Amino acid sequence: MRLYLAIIEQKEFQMPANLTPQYFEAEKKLKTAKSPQEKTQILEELLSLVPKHKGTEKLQALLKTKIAKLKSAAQKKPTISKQGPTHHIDKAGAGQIVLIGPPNSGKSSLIKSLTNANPEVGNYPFTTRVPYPAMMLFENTQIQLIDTPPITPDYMEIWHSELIKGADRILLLLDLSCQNQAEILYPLLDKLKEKKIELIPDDQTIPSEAHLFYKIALIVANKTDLPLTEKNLNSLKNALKPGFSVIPISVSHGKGLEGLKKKMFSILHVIRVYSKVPGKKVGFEDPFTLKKGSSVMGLAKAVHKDFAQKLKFARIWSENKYQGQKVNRDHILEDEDIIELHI
Ligand SMILES: Nc1nc2c(ncn2[C@@H]2O[C@H](COP(=O)(O)OP(=O)(O)OP(=O)(O)O)[C@@H](O)[C@H]2O)c(=O)[nH]1
Ligand SMILES: [Mg+2]
Repeated sequence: MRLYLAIIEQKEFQMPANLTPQYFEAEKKLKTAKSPQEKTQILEELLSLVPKHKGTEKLQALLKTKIAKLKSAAQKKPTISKQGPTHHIDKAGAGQIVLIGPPNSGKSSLIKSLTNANPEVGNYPFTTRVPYPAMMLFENTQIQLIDTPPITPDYMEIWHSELIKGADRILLLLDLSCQNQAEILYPLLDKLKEKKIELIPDDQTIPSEAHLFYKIALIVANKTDLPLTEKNLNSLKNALKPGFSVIPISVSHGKGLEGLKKKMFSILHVIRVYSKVPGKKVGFEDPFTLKKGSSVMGLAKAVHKDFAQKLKFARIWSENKYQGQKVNRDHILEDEDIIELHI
C-alpha cells in the first residue's frame, strides 16, 4: 500500500492540491491500519477530505481505485481446497510408520504405550479423528508413529489415504475380540484398494505396475488377553494373503510389545552407524540412520559434505567382524558398524 499518497501525487504531477492538515492527519493513520476494512475506512475519509478541483483529480482517482480494490478483495470468497485439510505431517526420526485399522482395535492405546504421547483412547468408534504423530524410542533410535482415525467401508478421507501413500511403512492393527476376522479385514483391504493402496509383506518385491501404491505393512493383532482370541487369531491367519504373518499382542497386558518394536525397526530397512572421531570414544547414543545397503560414502555424505568431498579412507569396527581395518568408500555398511572417516 502506498502511503503519503498526496505528497507523491503532488510531486508527480506538479499541481497544487491544497490539502488540509486534517487530510495529512488522516493519512498518517494508514500506516498503522491493519485490516482491509480499516484501510478502506481511512481511504474513504481521505477521499472526503480531498478538495475537489483539477489539481486533485489524479489523487482522487488513485484513492478511488484503492478503495475499489480493497472492497472487491473483501467480497471474494476465501478459496477452500477441494481436498480439505491436508493433515500433512513432516517425517522425523529413522522412519515413519502409520497405524491403521478398524475402529476400536487399539491403535491409540498402542501409541500411548509405546511413546510418551497421550492420544485419546475410548471404548467407542472414531475416538481418533485427526492424525496424531508421536516418537517411539527403539534402543537408541527414534521412529515416528502416526495414529489415525479408523478405516471403515464407508469412511476414509482423502488426507487419510494420502498419509498412507506417503508413509514409509504401515502397521495394520486388528482386534482379536472380533470372531470373523475375514469380515473385518476384507472390506478394509477393499477400501484401501479403492484408494489405490495395496499392503504387501516385508519380503515381497514391490511390483513395478504404477497404478497402485504398494506399502510394506506389518499385520498386528491386539487384545490377546481376551477370551477366545486364540481361535480368532487362527481365523485371521487363514484370512491373510500368503506371505503375511501376524504379530499377536496385548496392549493392556504389555505382551508382545518388545518384539513388535524390533519388527518395526526391521521393516524400515535402515541401519544405525556410529561415526567415531579418531582418538575419541564412540557416541552410541546418537547414531546416523542410513538406508540399508549404504556405503562408507553414504555415511560421509550424512556427516558433512566436506567429508564426502575429501574422504580418503575409513576404519571400521563391528561386534564380530572388524577391529579397525581400513576400508574404502564403497564398502557396504551394516547395522551398528563404527566408522572412523579419514580425510
Ligand atoms: N482387552 C483389551 N482392550 C484393549 C486393548 N487395547 C485397547 N483396548 C481397549 O479398546 C478400546 C479402544 O481403544 P483405542 O485405543 O481407543 O482404539 P482405536 O483403534 O484407537 O479406536 P478409534 O480411534 O476409534 O479407531 C479401549 O476401550 C481400550 O481400552 C487390549 O490389549 N486389550
Ligand atoms: Mg484411536
